[in-house]
Amino acid sequence: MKMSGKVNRKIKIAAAQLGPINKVDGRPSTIRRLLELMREAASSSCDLVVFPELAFTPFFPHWNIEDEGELESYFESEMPNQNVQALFDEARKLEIGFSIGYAELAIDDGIKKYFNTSILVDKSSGIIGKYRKIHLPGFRSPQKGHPFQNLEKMYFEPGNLGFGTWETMGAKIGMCICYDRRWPESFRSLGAQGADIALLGYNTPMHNPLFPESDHLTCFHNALSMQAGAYQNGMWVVGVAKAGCEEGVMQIGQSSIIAPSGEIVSMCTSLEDELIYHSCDLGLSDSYKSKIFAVGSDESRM
Ligand code: CDV
Repeated sequence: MKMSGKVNRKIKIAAAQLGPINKVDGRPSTIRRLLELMREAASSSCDLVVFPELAFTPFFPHWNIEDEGELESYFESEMPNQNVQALFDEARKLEIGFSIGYAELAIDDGIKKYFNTSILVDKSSGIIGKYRKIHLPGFRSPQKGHPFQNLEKMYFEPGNLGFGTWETMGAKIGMCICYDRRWPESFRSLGAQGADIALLGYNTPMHNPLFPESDHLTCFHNALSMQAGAYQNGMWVVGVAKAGCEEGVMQIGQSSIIAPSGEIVSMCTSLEDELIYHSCDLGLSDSYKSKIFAVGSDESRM
């Protein structure tokens, strides 16, 4: 459809928030939950459904895991693999794209490498994009006296793929993961490539053992960083939480779809599995880029 000489570009995106995944749950029950959310998104005619960071397992960096076999049980050494194949099969059948975060075990020149990864999958279930988390929060060793750990720096290495964008479903889409959203260069790297949409999953505890004086601002800082990223780059941002009390760690929800204006157009209201969606008008993104920010132009448009 043409409007004012411009093609009307829209993509309907769902944010599939997950409630807690506990240790005993196992992948089969988690996959069933992901499938249910994916089916709900497809029945609402969504083009794309976005799942959180480390969506197949509990957020294991909250624990000090000493046994290598146990630690590797949280990683995927292939994607897809037989444990998660059902998600790819269903997506192909429903003709819906998806993005999901997982712990990736890669073999590089015979050496094992561990990444916190997210992928972008098109409507025919092909993996067209991969991002490996660059900003890793937390510590390289367990912290005494903390009620829970964040050992991402111990378990993962920083991503080595940069911030990429991929054209699919009529949009230019990029990804970042959780802590990345607090750093302006994450969104900026995508914005500078002309991204229409940034997808990101997060696992954000209510309580920060290192910085407890900011606990009352946890949800504010989540929204602030995503809304600023959206507005300052004229793009849609879809932020998706793993929420609720997971193995004793309370995590925020508030998964949100944010317009290029910086306005939150839809937000989850629970700390459980919950789907929200919005028909994202990419013309709005074009408008912010060409009128206010004029990315790539020398001229000020104000
Ligand atoms: N998974 C994360 O990256 N979590 C961080 C916490 C540890 C501050 C976050 O930015 O939400």
